[in-house]
Amino acid sequence: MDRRKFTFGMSLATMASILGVDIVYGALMPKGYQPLGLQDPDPFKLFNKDKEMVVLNNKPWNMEAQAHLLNDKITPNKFMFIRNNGRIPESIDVSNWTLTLDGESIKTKKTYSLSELKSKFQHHTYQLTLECGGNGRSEFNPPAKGNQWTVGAVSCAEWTGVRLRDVLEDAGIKSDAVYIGYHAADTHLSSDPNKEPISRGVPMDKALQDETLLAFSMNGEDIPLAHGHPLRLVCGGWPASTSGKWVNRISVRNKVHDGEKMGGTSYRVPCETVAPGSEVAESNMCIIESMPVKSLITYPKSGALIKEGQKLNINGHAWAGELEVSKMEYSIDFGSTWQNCSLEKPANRLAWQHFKATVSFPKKGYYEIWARATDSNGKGQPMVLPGWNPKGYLNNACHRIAVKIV
Ligand SMILES: Nc1nc2c(c(=O)[nH]1)N[C@H]1C(S)=C(S)[C@@H](COP(=O)(O)O)O[C@H]1N2
Ligand SMILES: [Mo]
Repeated sequence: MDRRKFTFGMSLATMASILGVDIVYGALMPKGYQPLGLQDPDPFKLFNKDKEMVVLNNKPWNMEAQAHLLNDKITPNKFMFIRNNGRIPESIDVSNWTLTLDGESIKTKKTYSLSELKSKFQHHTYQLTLECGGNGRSEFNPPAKGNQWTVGAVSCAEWTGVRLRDVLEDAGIKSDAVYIGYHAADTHLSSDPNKEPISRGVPMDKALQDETLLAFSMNGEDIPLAHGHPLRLVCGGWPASTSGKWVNRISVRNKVHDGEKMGGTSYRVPCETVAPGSEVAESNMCIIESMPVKSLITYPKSGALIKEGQKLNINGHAWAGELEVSKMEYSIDFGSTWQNCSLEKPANRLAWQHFKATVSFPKKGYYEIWARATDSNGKGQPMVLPGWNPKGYLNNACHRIAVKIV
């Protein structure tokens, strides 16, 4: 028999807790047998992902892209990273899906069906950059716990939905509103129904932006299950953890939302730079808001071989949270000199921007191409790792690829 079908030492209770329900005839199950429900399905097939995507964790599912997979201007599902904090909802009844608006600062608590949301409010479509706050975490030293993202926890898809603002205004917001927080249908890994895997939010001014959507489609189709079907909050340019998937409730708060993963070291960094490895008091930790300027060379793939005398066309994307990218440069001499890339305007605010350049190399040999974006406030990407923080967030060091001229 296939050895993978057996688990040793896992108690019935543990298996039941992972499954989220009792194993009714558990006492009759052969010893050491692993129930089919606990065997991992092929994640690439399950989520329609490309085979070159990299699985970082299976409980919960976390998967990232590699730089060269992100070459499309609009990220297709097959190359979109997955970041889950809990278990993906198993049964979604679209026809009975509702969104409730509540909280201290909502005038009237209100529940909308999904079809009501779609028919009552105007639809808007934006390309929105979503980057996990922990993208680049794998580089930090001392290392930070959590998914060891390299560069691939970023996407820019085209999201269609209604404006959160329109829905909030329909229900009515009190003048003391400070923050919104989302609640969603995914379940905690412990199966404790009273625990939420994540419940984050944004201040009112972000919640009320034109581009902040309650989205029901991605790239012109229903949102894929792993990315929040049937309804997702999308807050482009902010840590993607603020973009709640499978959202069924939005609370309008009269204080900073205090949901799961809003406090402690979660999605917060020291307000002032600290020495690597330092202990930081809670009161000195600040919530991450707009993401920093960053870029990615998506063509060619690192390790490319180029024939001597040939010019190389490179391209990629650059983004800067709430800001625009105003300059994009590359270097082939380890940052001694920089050349300009041509840089497109974003399709809309909060969409990543595409760059390209034609690179010539003086002779045969090994080179690295480094890329550096600068935002509209004049802030550029660092060459080396930026400020250490306990959870390894906000690594926006410049991306580099290796090429050989042969
Ligand atoms: N309900 C819910 N929303 C969620 C999460 C989650 O675990 N549950 N993860 C968040 C985090 S940390 C990130 S980075 C993004 C990832 O979005 P994606 O999986 O669609 O790429 O979703 C955010 N929204
Ligand atoms: Mo994230």
